[in-house]
Amino acid sequence: MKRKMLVFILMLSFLLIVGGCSQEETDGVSMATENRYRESEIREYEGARLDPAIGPRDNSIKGVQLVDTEDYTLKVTGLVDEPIDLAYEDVLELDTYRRKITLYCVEGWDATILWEGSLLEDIFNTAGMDPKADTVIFHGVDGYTTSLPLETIVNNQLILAYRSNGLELPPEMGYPFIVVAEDKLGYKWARWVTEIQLSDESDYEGYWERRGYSNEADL
Ligand SMILES: Nc1nc2c(c(=O)[nH]1)N[C@H]1C(S)=C(S)[C@@H](COP(=O)(O)O)O[C@H]1N2
Ligand SMILES: [Mo]
Repeated sequence: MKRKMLVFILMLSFLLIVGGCSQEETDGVSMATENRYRESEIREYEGARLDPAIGPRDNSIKGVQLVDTEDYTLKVTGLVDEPIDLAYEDVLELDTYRRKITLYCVEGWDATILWEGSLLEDIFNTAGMDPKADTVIFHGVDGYTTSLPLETIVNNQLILAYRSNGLELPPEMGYPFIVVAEDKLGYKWARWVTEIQLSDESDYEGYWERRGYSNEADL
C-alpha cells in the first residue's frame, strides 16, 4: 500500500513537472515574460517581437518614482535664450515620432520596445538654443543625472518618449518621460526626466559616469 502510494506520488510529480514545463514557453516567450505584458500592449512591430515595456527587475538608484503630471513641469534650462517650464501636455503637442529601439543595460539584459515621443531638438527649440551649448544634461526626479553631446542628439534625431508599445509610458519605465538614447547603454536613458539643461560642460559626468562608467557609453 505504502509503495503504491509512493509510485503514485512520483508519477504525479513527474506529470506536473513535464506539464508545467511545456506550458512555460509559447513561441519562446517564458510565462514570466508573458505575464509582464500589459493589457492591449503592442507585442509585435514590422514582423519582430517586442519585449514587455515593464522589465523583470528595477535597478533604479532610488526605486520606481511616481510622478503626478498635474503638478509637474519639464524645465529647459542652462544655455538657452529663455528658460521655460513645459507642462506634460505641451510636450505631447509637439510632432510625434515612433521608433522601435533596443535598450541595452550593462548588466547584460536588453529590451526591444516601440517608443513614441517628441524630438529632443524640438524641445530645445522651444527655449531657443545658445550656440555655445554642446552638451545636454538630463535630471530625473530621483536626483539621477546623465548627459549626451548635443551633436549626438541632433544628428540621430533622438526622442523623449511618453509612450511605449502603444500605451502610456509606465512608471517603471520613467513616466512621464524617458530619453530614448539609441545606440547608447541603458544608463544614458534618463527616466522621470524633470529638467533638461543645455550646457558647455562637455566632460560632465552623471551618476554612473562618476562611478567609473564610460561617458561615451557606446554599445
Ligand atoms: N532617473 C533615473 N533614470 C535611470 C536610472 C535611474 O536610476 N534613475 N537608471 C538607468 C539605468 S542604469 C538603466 S539600465 C535604465 C533602465 O533601468 P532599469 O534596469 O531599472 O529598468 O534606466 C536608466 N535611467
Ligand atoms: Mo543599467
